[in-house]
Amino acid sequence: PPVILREDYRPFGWLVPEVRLDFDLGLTRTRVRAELTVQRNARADHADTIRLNGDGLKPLSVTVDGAAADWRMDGDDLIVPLREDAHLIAVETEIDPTANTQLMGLYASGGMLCTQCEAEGFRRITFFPDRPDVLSVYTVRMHGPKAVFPILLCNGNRVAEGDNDDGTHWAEWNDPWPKPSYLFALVAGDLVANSKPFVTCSGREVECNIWVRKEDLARTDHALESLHRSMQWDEEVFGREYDLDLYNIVAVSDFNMGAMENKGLNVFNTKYVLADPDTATDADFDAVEGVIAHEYFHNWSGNRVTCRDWFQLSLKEGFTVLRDQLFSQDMRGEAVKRIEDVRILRAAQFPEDAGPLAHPIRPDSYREISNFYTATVYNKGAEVIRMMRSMAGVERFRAGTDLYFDRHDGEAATCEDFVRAIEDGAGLDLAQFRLWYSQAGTPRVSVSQKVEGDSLELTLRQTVPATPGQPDKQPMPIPLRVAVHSRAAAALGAEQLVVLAEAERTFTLPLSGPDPVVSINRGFTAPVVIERALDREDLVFLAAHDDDPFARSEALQELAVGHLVGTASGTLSADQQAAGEAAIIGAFRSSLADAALDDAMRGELMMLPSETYLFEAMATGERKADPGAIHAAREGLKAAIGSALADELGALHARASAVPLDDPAGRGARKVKTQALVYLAAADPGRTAKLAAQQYDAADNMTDRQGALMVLCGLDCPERDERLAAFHARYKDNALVVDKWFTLQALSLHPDVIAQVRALAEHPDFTMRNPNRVRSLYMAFAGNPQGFHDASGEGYRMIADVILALDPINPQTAARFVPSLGRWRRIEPARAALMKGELERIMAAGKLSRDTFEQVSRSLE
Ligand code: DPP
Ligand code: ZN
Repeated sequence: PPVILREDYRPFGWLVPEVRLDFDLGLTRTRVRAELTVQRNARADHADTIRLNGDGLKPLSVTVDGAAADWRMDGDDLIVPLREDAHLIAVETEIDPTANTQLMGLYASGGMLCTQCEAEGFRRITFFPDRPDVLSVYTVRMHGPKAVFPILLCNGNRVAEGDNDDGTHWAEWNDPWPKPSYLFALVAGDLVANSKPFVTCSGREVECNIWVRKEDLARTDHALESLHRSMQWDEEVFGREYDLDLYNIVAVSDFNMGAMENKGLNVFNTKYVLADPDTATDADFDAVEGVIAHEYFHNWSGNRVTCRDWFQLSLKEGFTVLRDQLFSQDMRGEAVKRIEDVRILRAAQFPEDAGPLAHPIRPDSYREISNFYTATVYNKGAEVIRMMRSMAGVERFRAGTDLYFDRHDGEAATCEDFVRAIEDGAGLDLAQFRLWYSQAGTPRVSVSQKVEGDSLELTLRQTVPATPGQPDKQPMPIPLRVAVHSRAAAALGAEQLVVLAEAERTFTLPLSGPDPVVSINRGFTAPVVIERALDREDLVFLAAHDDDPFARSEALQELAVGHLVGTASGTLSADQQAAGEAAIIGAFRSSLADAALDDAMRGELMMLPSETYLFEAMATGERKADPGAIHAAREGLKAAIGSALADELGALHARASAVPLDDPAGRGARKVKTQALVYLAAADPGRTAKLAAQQYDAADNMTDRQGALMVLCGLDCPERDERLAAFHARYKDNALVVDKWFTLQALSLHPDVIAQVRALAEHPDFTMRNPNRVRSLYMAFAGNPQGFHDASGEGYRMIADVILALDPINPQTAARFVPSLGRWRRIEPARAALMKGELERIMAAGKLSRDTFEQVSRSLE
């Protein structure tokens, strides 16, 4: 498959101001007639043909201005000669939605029809210039059997509808806003809606609907409320008002991604719509709210201003992730949300940026764009824009985004356009900052300090590691919020923002007393790794006393990372080992006892760094990560905490168990309740199995039930099998909860997890045809370090088998499993050889999709 380069971008030769689509809908046979009004693009080179992209389509008829055209095929694309400056092209195609297992284009899901067009799915529906810089006004007519498809939905507004005598009906929709083809959507099926109007800041009433199958209707209130909150927040915080009279969200159970922001007709994975306390955890509620907000915010950052080409994906995704993060911070508290977001960045993006698939947030090349919907483009993209916001301040940043929306409304823009608008609107010089868009790799900042009179000289040095195709890097501006505290005086210094723009620079900061302790990258202002060797006592001090809650949790993480990596690599003496453990236990004891903390924050402080993050920390220089040693060290520390603090954790569990479900403190209580079980289980499995079973039996909500079952799944005890069976029996008709049942077992700490996952693959509820189900078992397993990295290589083989089996069915989802194997270079040699061997086996199988081929070949380069 060819490599597509960013520098090769050329404007398309033709404009397509209007599109008319006519669908004759059927589950196994849908006829599509497309009429495109095309005009020569004065800004592009003259062309005497038009290339209409297709993917697996055959043209049934092609006419130009009503006459049969002299068309030809070039691969999958349709080439039509055009002589004049304006024409009307009409093309007919026929597709089989039921045979569409890739879930791109028009497909059948549970008896309904729906679409997914981003990035290049529209070309599987009809021939079209399927690129985001071709913007058209769409008018769509749908026709089909009313009994099968009582509800017919499309983008924009319904302008007409009617019934025919033969049991069919039709509807016509018009979307007044010009849009690229990737934002097209159509839904036809037997659906019901939860509806509630929203009145915008200018007083317009918007009809908001959450469409689901009848049996799911009772679990849609949270989604609808989240939509209203998002609409309100975007008016208040970014000055963005919704621009149609209708906002439809449809939930479908077969979906490759989380959700899709199609104009006026979002299509969602059911996972991010349905929620009630009996079936969804507190974290699920948060995810629904976050994804509803994300897709809603795309209406401006993505739809009104779209992307010129797919290299600019972070223009809409990075910015929209930042917007949804800020929204969730406002809804649920800044510190906890920030800690969660940083944890995700470190667990998913840092490893990506350090591996063979590393790419800048604005990539330079791709073979298959689906492979670039990554943590780098999304989450690091959000961090990069967050840095601009930190440097500008909230108000000036808002002036920059206002200018951006104003300047580029109705256009297909670039990342460069965004940066320039922030520069002009916020009054920042971002010349050097643009490197964040072009350089991959997580910068490392090393810190050293020296007292000079009554100030502190803080010397910061940055290096940006080499990444594939980018051997040499330049220093980038790194904004860091810092404060200099004094341990001896128990005094907290004032915070300030410093920007490290050079390879090395010394900053002079005021002291707040003797024995200074630097609190740095507070709030995680920059997505970098801080390298420093801070005394254990200093970290304990920061963990207990820093006034930035994020910095408190960071200090604890730093303490744990140093101890665990030291333990795993065998570099600690017995004394250091014991002292490190004691310090961590002491810090845990303080956070358990600290009455000023709320449980939501306490729950964060009780989380140890993830094993994937520890791999990254261990794999520095020549040293490789040893998954077995990391796992043993981390489990050992959990057991030590659990036994040293057994009384405190037991008391915490009892206190939290007394808080009722809808108490405002209930969420935090549920979080620490299960955390307490996690540590107690590591120390005393027998007793904890009983406590977890009690929590399970007493639970009146999914958070407690799932938490208890998660702990039980890791234990070898009769309570485990009984509660797993009860859980399945209770929820066997609820696909999203059955997904949880698979995930809990695939993620478990049980020593037989590999055999258990093999057995689950044979369970009657398992299928390779549903992405949620595949992910619930195998993505969870690939994220279970103990099972996946089993020294036998069985885990690697299982994931490679999944990739091979899934690739012909759903290449986009299959390719998502490759990165876990692709990390072999940072793993110790014996496992690395096994991982690489599996990648080679996949490569040798031949006939791979473009998606999987690209990921596997890059992972082996
Ligand atoms: N654009 C979708 C989202 O991130 C994914 N295709 O919202
Ligand atoms: Zn998005």
